[in-house]
Amino acid sequence: MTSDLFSDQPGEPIREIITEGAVVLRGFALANEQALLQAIDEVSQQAPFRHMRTPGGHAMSAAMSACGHVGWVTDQRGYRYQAEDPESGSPWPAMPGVFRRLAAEAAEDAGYPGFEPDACLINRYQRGAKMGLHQDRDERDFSQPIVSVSLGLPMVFQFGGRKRSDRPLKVPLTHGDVVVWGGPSRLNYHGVLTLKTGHHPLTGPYRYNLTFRRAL
Ligand code: MD3
Ligand code: FE
Repeated sequence: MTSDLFSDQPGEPIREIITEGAVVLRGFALANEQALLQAIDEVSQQAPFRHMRTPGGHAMSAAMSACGHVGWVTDQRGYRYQAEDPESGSPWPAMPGVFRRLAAEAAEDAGYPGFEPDACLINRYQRGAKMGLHQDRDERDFSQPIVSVSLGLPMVFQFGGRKRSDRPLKVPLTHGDVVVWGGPSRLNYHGVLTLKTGHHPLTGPYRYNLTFRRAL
């Protein structure tokens, strides 16, 4: 990976460029870790974590919840964004303020001012959970970036190219790291390697990932 560190001023975030359009902001979410975890707790009380099924009928190994105007869902009928939680039939919980602000600040920092996400998918990984290489293309406007926040146990992110066959880079992500993906990297294949057993002081056996998107 081309690792461009330019934290030349004190208090500047450490940015690593993974590829054109994809920036890791190391530790960007640390200042808000407690508020973010508390908000995950509140959202998941209203929209409990569940293992959704792919259209092929396989249960996803990451448990998911969501908040915002729409949530990403998968079932026998396919992948889509919808306004109601299919488990309850109720609207998804509103996006907590700390989520919206963090996503907008990270996007701005990475060169995407004015990001207003309408969907936040919350993935919860436990030991053995992974996410195979895929593209995110259920959103309407690919000129909008995606912001991803990692909390809890560390994991290895796989970042591929525009074709599934492009050999992926491995990028370790730890608690508090935020990644912004946009522009030329928006449709790149990506995935998460199997989570190893561990214990994190704030999240116990879990890794959480918040994925902020402009879906509509
Ligand atoms: C790169 N989740 O939910 S987010 C997903 O860590 C998903 O839970 C992963 O991929 C996770 O769809 C990774 C990081 C991410 C999101 C979207 C991307 C990376 C991306 C879109 C294009 C390229
Ligand atoms: Fe994805």
